[in-house]
Amino acid sequence: MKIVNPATEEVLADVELADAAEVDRAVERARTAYAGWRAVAPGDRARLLRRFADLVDAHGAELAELELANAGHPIGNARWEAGAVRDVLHFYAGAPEREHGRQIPVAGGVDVTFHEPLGVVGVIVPWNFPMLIMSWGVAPALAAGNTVIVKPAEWTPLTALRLAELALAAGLPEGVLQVLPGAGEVAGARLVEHPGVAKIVFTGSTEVGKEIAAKAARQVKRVTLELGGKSANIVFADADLEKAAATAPYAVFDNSGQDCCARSRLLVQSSVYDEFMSLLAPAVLGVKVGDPRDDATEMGPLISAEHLARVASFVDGDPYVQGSCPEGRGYWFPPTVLTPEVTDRAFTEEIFGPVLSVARFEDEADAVRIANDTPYGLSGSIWTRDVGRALRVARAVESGALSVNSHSSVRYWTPFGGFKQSGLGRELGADALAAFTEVKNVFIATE
Ligand code: TXE
Repeated sequence: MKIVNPATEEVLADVELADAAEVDRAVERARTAYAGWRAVAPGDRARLLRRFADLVDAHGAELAELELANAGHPIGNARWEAGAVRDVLHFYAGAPEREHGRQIPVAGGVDVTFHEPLGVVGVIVPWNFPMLIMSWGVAPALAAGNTVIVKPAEWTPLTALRLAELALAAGLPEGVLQVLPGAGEVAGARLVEHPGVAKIVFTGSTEVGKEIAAKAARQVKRVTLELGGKSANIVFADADLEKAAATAPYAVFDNSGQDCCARSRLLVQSSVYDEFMSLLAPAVLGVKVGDPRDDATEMGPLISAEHLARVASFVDGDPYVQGSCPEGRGYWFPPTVLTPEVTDRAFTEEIFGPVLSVARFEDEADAVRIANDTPYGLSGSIWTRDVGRALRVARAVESGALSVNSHSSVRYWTPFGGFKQSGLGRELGADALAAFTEVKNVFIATE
């Protein structure tokens, strides 16, 4: 398959896609490698993962360039992402030495628990943050003693393939981490169906996530799902309106809106609506859209022509405000703000592009009602100077990752995941390891 730079439409590589038989062979290799990898002493496994992290660090500039070319990420973002992959690997590298079981007092003997690895883990990755999301699954899975097969998204396999080379160079044994580019319905589906794969970590659309969960259920296969979102950015009248308006564009236009945490619904309290919108418009027009290689660029292209057409289908009529973007080659769409009815498709469906939908609310209860009126529940923001209100609303919004007076959602040391149809399970943070292990209880009679 031809891999294309979405900013220029230049062909970057021709990558072969794995068929089901190749997936089967990869699973065999991963199962063979598993026996050796789970037996590696914790300190040695930690050292290998640290070496992998160090190699990612040493090749950070190269990985950033590759992500820029393949996914269209602005260079500043891509550099940050390469650093974040390194940090995720370092964070979980310490885990093999901390994965302790417990000793539980019982009558007539000794009772201990072990945290056993699962076996072969399949990590199915989307195209929006190819190397970063791959690392969220790979690092804890490997640290816990599993072997891993990554299936990158069709459009964006390049950084994943490079990371697999770096893992080998770091000394991870053959078969411990494999990357298999392939079509979702072929290679991805085979990973899900293969009885030799113990767990699937999937990030992608809610539609495919439901299909994967249903297939996995037939084998009681473990799944972690990170799916779509339509998160709310709630601005109360007492907030620092200037700061909220200055940052709101980046909460949705970052990565061109191709972010499951995008705050794509902006809810503004009626009493300050006009004032807030007059601050928001210039902030939106100030977003720098253009060549991802330019250090000043804040927003790049969309991933593909198909995706561009889908995003454009949400914008008919005159937007409230719309920025500009390059013309000619590449899949460009300008930052756009709409003021639709809350029942309109632009307000209810995940667009996954640089389109922000704004609505007003009257009071706290109204804000919570609108925020929760969605099948999704991934992230969101609350802007207010009232601490009590911030906490009340944070507790009431049905969402997995909320921030107050901020738009940040993801830190590798805190848990991340969705309520409702935004997902199942949590990634990142210390607790994610539990999703890559089984607890085994052993009783030893002493009488
Ligand atoms: O996702 P898919 P797509 C949302 C976003 C976007 C929409 C469609 O709204 O516009 O989904 O994107 C693999 N069995 N998100 O079509 O198809 C596929 O090869 C196993 C949100 O790209 O879900 C790829 O590796 N695997 C999201 C991965 O699943 C299958 C990120 C995701 O692709 C498969 C991406 C199958 N039957 C899109 N079908 C987020 N949560 O951040 C596909 N795949």
